[in-house]
Parts: sequence; structure tokens; C-alpha cells
Amino acid sequence: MRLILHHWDTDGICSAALLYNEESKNMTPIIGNYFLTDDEIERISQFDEIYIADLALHEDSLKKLVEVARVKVFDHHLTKKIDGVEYINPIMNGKEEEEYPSASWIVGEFLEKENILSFLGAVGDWEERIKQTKFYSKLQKFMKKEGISFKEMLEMVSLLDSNYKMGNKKEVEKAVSMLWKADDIANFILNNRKWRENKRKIEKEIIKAIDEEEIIIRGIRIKEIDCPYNIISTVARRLWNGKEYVIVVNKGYFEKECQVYVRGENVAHLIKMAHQLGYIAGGKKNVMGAIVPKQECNEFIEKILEVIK
Ligand SMILES: [Mn+2]
Repeated sequence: MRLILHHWDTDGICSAALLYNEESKNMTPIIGNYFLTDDEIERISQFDEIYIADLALHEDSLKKLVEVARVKVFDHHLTKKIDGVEYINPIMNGKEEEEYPSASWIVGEFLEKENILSFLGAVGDWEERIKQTKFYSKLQKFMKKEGISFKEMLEMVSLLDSNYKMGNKKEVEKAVSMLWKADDIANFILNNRKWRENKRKIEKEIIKAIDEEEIIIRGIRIKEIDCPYNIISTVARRLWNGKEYVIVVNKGYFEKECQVYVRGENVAHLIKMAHQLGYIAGGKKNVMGAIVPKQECNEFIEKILEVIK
């Protein structure tokens, strides 16, 4: 039997829904984890084939999966190649990311299926920025044909993403077969009551978080929130002016740890520092996310402040 292991965001859900059929099961890691726990590996080992979609899984986890099953990775992240894994990833073969803007697009091409799912993943990963890519003309043609606006595409993305922002792993997983089954996917997403309710609650929390008092130390904005939802990246993105550093700390998502999120011109060295301190951390040039035990959180912020100024 086949297992589809996928990212929890819109691109991951859409890629998995494209790959899904009656004979497959799907799962997402614990939301926020880019690795698998021993428990998860144990459960996964009953499958003889594993598809991994849009998930930059840690190489240790990937190596464990190759030992127990055939593994095929559908992705557009640049990752290290692991022996024995089959990759469907044009980006790794030097293709441009504007040509393959999402995993869903890659899966769609592989299956020769071009529907709303292949486009939604791309809108999810790029949001407004997709308009600046050469992919946009394809998207426009599709939207015109289907009578769907870009605003509605963004709305669908935020409804699908509401599941992981609420920290609801079960609902993320359920969404895959729901989309696969839906006759009119756009209508199904836009009219999903539960997801609309999620979205409303999340928006409220984001506004509350942004209004929360902040401290400014040497021009660096630091905001501490206490929110049960996984909204830290959205809050940091809205606070960031594209230049000055912003630090957001959420003490309310995990029981024992804080989420620490930094946006700034270049945070690559902060990711390194977090790893050296033994924390789970990741990100890109402008973004760092780390998970830090609550009692070490203030000390970590101090260290960040020392390093960036
Ligand atoms: Mn993606």
C-alpha cells in the first residue's frame, strides 16, 4: 500500500490530493516538524511505497524511510540527494523556479493533470509575488477559462492554510481526500463552513497580536504574544518593513517551548547559531524560525540582539 507524506500547507495538501486515490493513505508530520518521530517511522514502515510531496524532510528521516520502502519525492525545494530515493524535482536538475513554482505544478505535470490543484499550490507558495513571475500568464489563462479571480485563489489558500494555523493536523490530513473527492473543488473550498470559521478566528488573533504592545531595542522591534495558533510567520511578515529586524515570540503554541521568529535583511547566521545551541531551527535568507525551551527563551533573544547589532 502507498502512503503520501506531505507538507501541511496549501501546496502540500494540493500535491497530495493530486497523487491520492482509493488505494492510498496520506499523512503530514506533526505540524512544525521537518522530521519524523520514531513513532511515525514505526507506523510508516507498514507501507511498501512512500510518496513525499512538497516536504523538505530532514535527511536522517529520509534515510530511515529508504530502508523500509520505495521512496519517491515530488518537490521543488533544493535538497541533498539521498541514495535510493527517486526524485521528481526539476529544480534539482537546474530548471528555474519560475517555471516550476510549486510541488503541485510538478505533480500535475508528472500525472499530466492540469486542474485547479496544480495552480493553487503555486498561489499558496508565492501569494501576490506570483504576479511578477512568467508563470502568471499560465495562471491568468486558467482563471479566465474557469471564471475564478485571483482574489478567490488567495481566499482558497487562506482557507486551506487555516487548518495548519489552527494546529489541526487531523483536518490537514482529511482535506486531501476531501479535495480529491470534490466535484467542484473551488466551490467546495470557498464554502467549507469549518475552514471559514477557522479563518475568522485566525484573522482576529493576528490583529490582536499586531496590536499587542512591543518593545524596541536599538531599532529592533520585539513582540511577545501568547496565542494557541500557529500564526507567528504571518504576524512577523505583516510587521516587517523589509529592512529593520523584527523578532516575534509566541509562548502559547507549544506547552514547553517558545516559537521564536526573526525577519531581517539576512538571518542565515542566526539559523546557524540556533543549531549550535541545539535548537530546532530553519528558514531562508530573510526568515528564521526556532523552537526554544521557555526557560531559555530570554537568553536566546539576548544572543540574537548581540549578533544582529
Ligand atoms: Mn511548496
